[in-house]
Amino acid sequence: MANSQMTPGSTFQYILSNQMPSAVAWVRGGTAHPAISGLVKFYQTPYQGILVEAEIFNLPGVNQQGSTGFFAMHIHQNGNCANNFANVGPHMGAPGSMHPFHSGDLIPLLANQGYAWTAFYDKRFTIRDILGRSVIIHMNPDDFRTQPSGNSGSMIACGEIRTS
Ligand SMILES: [Cu+2]
Ligand SMILES: [Zn+2]
Repeated sequence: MANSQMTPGSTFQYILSNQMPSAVAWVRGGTAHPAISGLVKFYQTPYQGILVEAEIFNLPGVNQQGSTGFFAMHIHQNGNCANNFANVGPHMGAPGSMHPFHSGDLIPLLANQGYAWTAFYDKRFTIRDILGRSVIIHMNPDDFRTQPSGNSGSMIACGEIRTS
């Protein structure tokens, strides 16, 4: 591991390949898109932030005119995906700050024929902050401007964040 080429990025690659996530969210589609499934993993790092890896299958809009393939992804306040996600509440961190300054505002997914994989580093929250909350995927891209949630449309998939 140790050599002169080390950067945080190489540490993150090592973590993704060799470590266990500290928290996970198994994502399932709602009534409008029941085929969506996937897993979001949250890893501790030697730095202050969290490494997030998401792999999601069967996102909608494949070969559909006008679909950008981008889907907003957020952490919402409540870890309760029941009743087609009616009780997930606002974005984590929403009281007291504007979108997209919420700690739950994440990098969006980019679907390729319905498949999305992404990994990113995020210093806005700790593992303790996110346990018992939910990952939500929305139908539309996040415009990172409109209040309170980036005009990201309906909630199409949800996963409760738990210790792994
Ligand atoms: Cu959201
Ligand atoms: Zn937000």
